[in-house]
This record gives sequence, structure tokens and C-alpha cells, in this order.
Amino acid sequence: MGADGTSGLILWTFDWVPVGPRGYVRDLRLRWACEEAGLDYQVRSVPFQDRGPDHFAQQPFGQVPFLTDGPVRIFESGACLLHLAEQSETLMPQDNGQRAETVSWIFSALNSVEMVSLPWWFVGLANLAENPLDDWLRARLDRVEHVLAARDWLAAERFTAADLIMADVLRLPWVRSLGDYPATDTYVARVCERPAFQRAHADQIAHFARADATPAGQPAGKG
Ligand SMILES: N[C@@H](CCC(=O)N[C@@H](CS)C(=O)NCC(=O)O)C(=O)O
Repeated sequence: MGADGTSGLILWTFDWVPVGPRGYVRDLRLRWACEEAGLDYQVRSVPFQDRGPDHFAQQPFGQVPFLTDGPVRIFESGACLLHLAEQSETLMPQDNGQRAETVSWIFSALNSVEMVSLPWWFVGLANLAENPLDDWLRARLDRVEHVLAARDWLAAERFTAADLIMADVLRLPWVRSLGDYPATDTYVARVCERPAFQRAHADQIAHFARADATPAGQPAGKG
């Protein structure tokens, strides 16, 4: 049974977020994976505004996403993605070599690219004359560009969960604003054209839009 006594695969996200992050909240990674894998899933919400003990019990930082899958509870979008990928040859190749390649790129998206792009963005909010993390991010993007100039997919010569997560990290418009990255741009466009991404994206937008009309979307100061 899941956290609320329900069995089956449940993706947990916020009940509401401001307009800015809509389409980018990380539950999208899991929605997208489920759509690619053809897995049955439900989406449930925890309050954005008042994060209670039940939420912290599932996600120690009070963040989203997390998932419940019968008795299994997982947090961190990367860990959740791996859990889902294990259930789908589309996402995770069975061949040992291709699997290792896929897992490596999943971690590199999170731990080498997003690990730099996110602090770079936060530092950028300070509007300094020059972002001291520019060179760090540029070095990562240059290497990704080098790889993608020579191949269409990161692993296994086809779409895998590695492309899902790398494209999700790179699709944020500001991440690629540091230079010209034509192969990366083409790659992100190719991956995000996938119908599974389009469905996941539309569903997330609709989820938060619905909440605008409910108490979760009403309190003053939100938006
Ligand atoms: N490393 C975490 C990051 C989760 C994260 O930053 N989630 C955002 C939504 S995309 C969130 O919950 N933000 C609210 C907060 O940090 O308080 C993961 O990949 O799951």
C-alpha cells in the first residue's frame, strides 16, 4: 500500500506552484518516464504552502517529487527515475554494457550538469556584473556539446532514461544561454518532441492550472 493506503504507482507533487516553475517541476520527469514506459500511475498532491510531517516523512527536505509504488517509497527524482526505468526496456536497456552507459549518463545529468547549472542560476539571480560560475557551467556544456555533436543519443544508440533526464536538465531556456550549442539545441528539441514528454508537460500544466481555482491556489501572495 502507498502512503495514503492506496496501492499502485503514485507520483507525488505539490498541489499548486506559482506560474514560473510550471512545466519544470520535477514530477514531470516521473510523469514522462511513466508515459514512455506505458506504466499505469496516479498523481497525488501534497500542500505547497504548509508542508506537514507526512510530507517530510516521505521527502526529508519537504520537496517533490517522491513516489510510492505499493510498499516501496522513494524520493529524489533520480532515484524515482531509476525505479521506473527498471520496469521498462524503453527506458533502461537490459544489456549490461548499455545499462551501465545509461546509468552513468543519468548520474552525469544530475551530478555533473544540474549540479553546476542550478547554482549558476541561483548566483545569476544576484545580477552580478559577471557570474563567477560561468566558466564552470561553460566547461560542462562544452563537453556535452562535444558528445552530442557525434551522436543522437547518450547511451545504447537509442532513447533511454539518460536522454530523458539530460534533456530535462538542459531544456531550461537559461541553461544554454552561455554560448552556441547547436548539437545540444537539436538534441533537446528532438527529445522534447516525443509524445510522452508532450503529454507529461501538458498534464503538469493542467494539474497546477486546476489548482488555481481551488483553495490551494487562492491565498494572497501566491502567483
Ligand atoms: N534533488 C531533488 C530536488 C527536488 C526539488 O528541488 N524539487 C523542487 C520542485 S522541482 C521543490 O520541491 N522545491 C521546493 C523546495 O525546495 O522547497 C530531486 O531531484 O528530487
